[in-house]
Amino acid sequence: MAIEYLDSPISVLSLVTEGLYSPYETSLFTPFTSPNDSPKSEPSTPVSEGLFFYPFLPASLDVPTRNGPRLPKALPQLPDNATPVEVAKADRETPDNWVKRNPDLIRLTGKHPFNCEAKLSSLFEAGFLTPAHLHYVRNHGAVPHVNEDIAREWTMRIHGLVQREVTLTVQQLSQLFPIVTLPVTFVCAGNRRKEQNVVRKTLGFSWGAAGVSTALWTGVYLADVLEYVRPKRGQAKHVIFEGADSLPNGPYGTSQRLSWAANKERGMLIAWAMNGLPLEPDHGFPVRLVVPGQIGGRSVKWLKRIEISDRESQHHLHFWDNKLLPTQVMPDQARSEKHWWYDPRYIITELNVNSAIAKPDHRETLIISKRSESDGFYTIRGYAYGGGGRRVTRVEVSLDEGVTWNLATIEYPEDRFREICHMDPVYGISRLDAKRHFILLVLLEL
Ligand SMILES: Nc1nc2c(c(=O)[nH]1)N[C@H]1C(S)=C(S)[C@@H](COP(=O)(O)O)O[C@H]1N2
Ligand SMILES: [Mo]
Repeated sequence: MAIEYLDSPISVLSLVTEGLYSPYETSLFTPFTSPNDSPKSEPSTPVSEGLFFYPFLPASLDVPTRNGPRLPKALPQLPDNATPVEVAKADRETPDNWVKRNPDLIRLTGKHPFNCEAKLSSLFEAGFLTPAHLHYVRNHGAVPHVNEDIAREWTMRIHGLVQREVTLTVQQLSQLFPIVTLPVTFVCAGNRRKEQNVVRKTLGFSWGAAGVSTALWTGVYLADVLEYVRPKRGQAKHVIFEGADSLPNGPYGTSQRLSWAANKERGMLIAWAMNGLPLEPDHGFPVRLVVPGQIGGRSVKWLKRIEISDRESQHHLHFWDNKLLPTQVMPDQARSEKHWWYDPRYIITELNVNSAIAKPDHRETLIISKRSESDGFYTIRGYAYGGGGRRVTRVEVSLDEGVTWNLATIEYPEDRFREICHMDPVYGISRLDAKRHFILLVLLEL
């Protein structure tokens, strides 16, 4: 039997009901065992010295470090990062000819800019935490070229409607505020758009179902930083983030409502590490914003400037990207009629519930024999996520176009982060925090 999802009788329904707040929500409906569950050989020597790694370079720029410090066995284990040491052929003639990338990633917009996803089967096999070399990438332009010197000197300006304007290096950031690590699932708003484009063409390029990845992100709470700069009461309403990329219509930027950004429960981070290692260039080296529960587009990479303002971001892509226009608006109309893009109702912030089947794979052939009683069964597997901290509470699968439904078993690997205390010089201390429901890793005094 060859399965074609675009025209198949298999349907997946996932429901999210009001649940616990947890900012990361990738759940695997199964039975599913992660290959990372098996014990690993001894961890590589921790790379931390003091607050974080120096030399402060990602694995792809500084070859020896391939893995972050090991986590306790009870936690989902960090995947092996296999970012190559060579620049891929496809990148040699582009402005990104210094960025080392996994050549097996599927490029969705030609060679450049780099927009890619892993094969869904590889992503799924990797388990709950996605290694950097399989993490999807969404770049609107060239990656800002940051070497060790630039990284050390990298500053973020925090200004606008605040009592105290500051300019901070990454190191100062890590010294001023408690360090935290959270497992966060990133999803591009375009995840699975290919299927949508088949039904009716949209303005966006065709993502498969692997525009989603989960990693451990280490940094400081944005809420702590905002408290430090003291936004002006009554006037300050929005927090605007700007990246260092240079794009035809100005840098990438977008914003959050101040009330959300200042709420620690939402878990927004200014992060400098992913899976215990410095960010890869494609993921924002040396520092980025991480916004749990919202579309990836809100997590600004190569973070240079934070402005506290009375109005939302005026960046070109804050208006012209990551919008969901009404169904009746056709692509040509959307291109010519500006007002749709400036209507604040059509912005996408929190993720919607979604789920996809990974096994069987698209076009996979299943040999189902009937030699014995136990033969003839196949376990369908996939992933599901909610947004805005809502938990996926059920996944149902139908083999007859929705006439009958089967309830799937759901695994919640993220819950394992809630059940354990952990101390580590890189990640900090994790302790069970019943109120917040996510891993809380606070800076260890060294
Ligand atoms: N500076 C900057 N930040 C950015 C982008 C970008 O092009 N430039 N792309 C955004 C989009 S649309 C997504 S989905 C996420 C992807 O993050 P990743 O490439 O680390 O997976 O980054 C967001 N942040
Ligand atoms: Mo995105």
